Amino acid sequence: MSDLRIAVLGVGMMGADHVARIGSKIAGARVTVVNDYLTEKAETLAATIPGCRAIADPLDAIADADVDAVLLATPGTTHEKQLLACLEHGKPVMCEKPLTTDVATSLEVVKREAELGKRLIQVGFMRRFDAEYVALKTLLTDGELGTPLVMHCVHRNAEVPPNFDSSMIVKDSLVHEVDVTRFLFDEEITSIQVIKPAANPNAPQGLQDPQIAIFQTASGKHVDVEVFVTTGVAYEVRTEVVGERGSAMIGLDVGLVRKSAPGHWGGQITPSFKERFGLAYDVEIQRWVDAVRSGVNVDGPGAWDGYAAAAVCAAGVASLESGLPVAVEMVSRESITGA
Ligand code: ISE
Repeated sequence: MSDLRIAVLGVGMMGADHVARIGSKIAGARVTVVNDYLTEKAETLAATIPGCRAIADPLDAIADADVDAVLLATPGTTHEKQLLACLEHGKPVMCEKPLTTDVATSLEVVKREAELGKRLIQVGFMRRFDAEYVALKTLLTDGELGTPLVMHCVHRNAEVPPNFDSSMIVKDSLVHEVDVTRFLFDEEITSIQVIKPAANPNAPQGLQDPQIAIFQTASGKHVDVEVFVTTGVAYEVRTEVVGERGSAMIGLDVGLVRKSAPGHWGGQITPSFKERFGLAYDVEIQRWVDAVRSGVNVDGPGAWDGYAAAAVCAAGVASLESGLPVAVEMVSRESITGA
């Protein structure tokens, strides 16, 4: 079978990382087209990849005859148009989160895919492919903890880009715990409250950091999350599930533990999500490529999961403003897909 020819749209940090990954680690695929709003950046990158061209217009890149599938790493504001173009051309697409930037457009994308009668959209919630999350999911599925009741999460970044505002902590960072909750517990989140503790004096002026989020799920499970994105330390993501028969925790960064003079004991923490979830991204992209080549197109979270995350985050942003618990408003899945 010939290689899957991929167009990577958006070659900033995430997109460039995926281009390098496809070129060096992924079997059965190659990048044939790159695109970026910074045209020169795309051209410079294309020149380093055999058989690859830069195409200036993202919609032309999607439609190009040399492209079988699309990887979207463009800004979220452009996703709706680009996803609809992928659907129109029948091209499978791996879309980095968010699906789109608001609930109404995410729902529109879900509906348009459903109308096609086949799935084409996968959303890049990479934690579902991380070995530790997979082990935790297996433990839960096998019933080892009995009924899961409570989850405690920590999500810390050393720093965030200067344009990061308080609502982005919900939509860009907390969104991962939203997906993890839905993935591990297999149910929807029905309400969210975002509490604002005293802000980190080292955070940029006006940034509400840290934030504490509390989710309630459809069956009444409780999830709390500390999101703190300006710690100045490193990348820390921990998740503990407490069930009726014990608890389980992941993300302890227990790699190499070294003891050295004079009386030091310790190891290392990954500096950013690129290192912490590097292997998860490799698995995610390989499985997506395999799924597209086999005609299944999606092997992981899909458009519905992107829509559900958007709905929870919209309620989260409303709670960030009011400080009160906010109910998550979502249409039922059956009303769209009949599934
Ligand atoms: C970033 O976009 C990510 O997806 C990271 O996983 C998250 O930790 C970070 O806060 C986000 O900005």
